Amino acid sequence: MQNFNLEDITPEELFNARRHFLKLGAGALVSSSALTHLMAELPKQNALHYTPSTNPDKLILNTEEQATNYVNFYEFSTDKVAPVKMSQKMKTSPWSLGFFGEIKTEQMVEVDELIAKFGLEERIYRFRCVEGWSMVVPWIGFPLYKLLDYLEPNSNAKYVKFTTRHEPAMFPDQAKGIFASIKHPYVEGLRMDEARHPLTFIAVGMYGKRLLPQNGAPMRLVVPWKYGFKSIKSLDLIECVTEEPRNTWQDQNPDEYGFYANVNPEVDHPRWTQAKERVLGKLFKQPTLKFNGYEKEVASLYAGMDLRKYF
Ligand SMILES: Nc1nc2c(c(=O)[nH]1)N[C@H]1C(S)=C(S)[C@@H](COP(=O)(O)O)O[C@H]1N2
Ligand SMILES: [Mo]
Repeated sequence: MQNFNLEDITPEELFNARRHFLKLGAGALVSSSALTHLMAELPKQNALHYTPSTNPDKLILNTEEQATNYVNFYEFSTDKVAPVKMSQKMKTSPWSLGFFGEIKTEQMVEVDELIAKFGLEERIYRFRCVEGWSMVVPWIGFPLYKLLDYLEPNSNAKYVKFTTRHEPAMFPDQAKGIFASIKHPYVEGLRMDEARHPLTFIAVGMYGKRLLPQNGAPMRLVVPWKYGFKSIKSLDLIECVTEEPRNTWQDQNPDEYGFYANVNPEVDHPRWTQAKERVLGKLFKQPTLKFNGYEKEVASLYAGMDLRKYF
């Protein structure tokens, strides 16, 4: 028997593999339960079809190993490593998202249907956590404006509110009630012009494949010029709303975390400097860039705003 790497099998090959397995007959080396397992795994693990990034900023990528083994996912644990194992049984397909609020037609849509509607492209972005670590990740997904164009927000829609799925059977921290590490479900928000900015991205994959559970499968937000906590995972709801949503970390600690959370080396966190960051896998720190290196693209969104006040 040949050895398969599940991640390397395309849908066509799946068909061939299945035929091949069936021909082997009842006495085959592969048990039918293993085959069933293989078939069940394939749609999730398969390679995605997308337009590759040209890496215009010539960024040096972190390894997949680094980006998938050091995470923040409080629905599982406040630990950086524990969610990797804890999340592997997460059932991320089928999964539909709800679109509600000030839009033309409220609806639920399957993740795979969204992928088919909007197509996929790769974006290589810097990612900077408010805690002072950073990485460069090749995300796969589509810009949020494509989804918003489809949903047709009305003139009352001033903000977009995002909510993580609330399913305590899947997310152990959500099952802890008042003893949970944060208030669930996790909520984030963007001003409509931030949400419509061409850099604002909805990711369904990274490193050529579907997102692993620990990185927020099946679908998450990625806002590269903001601290990582804005990039909310495992989306359940996207709502167009009139009022500024109160995001989870602002709610947890309003003195330390705000709504805007733009990466800014000039505004320190009350308990540590934001001037430098440590890239995962590197020994020495490097300077943090204003708006995480996307100042040219996004600074105009905040013209005239005091970034110390709107932190
Ligand atoms: N639902 C949810 N989304 C979340 C978080 C979380 O705990 N729960 N952590 C945030 C933080 S603080 C960061 S830095 C990034 C981490 O993304 P990564 O684990 O894929 O690197 O996810 C953000 N999105
Ligand atoms: Mo973070």
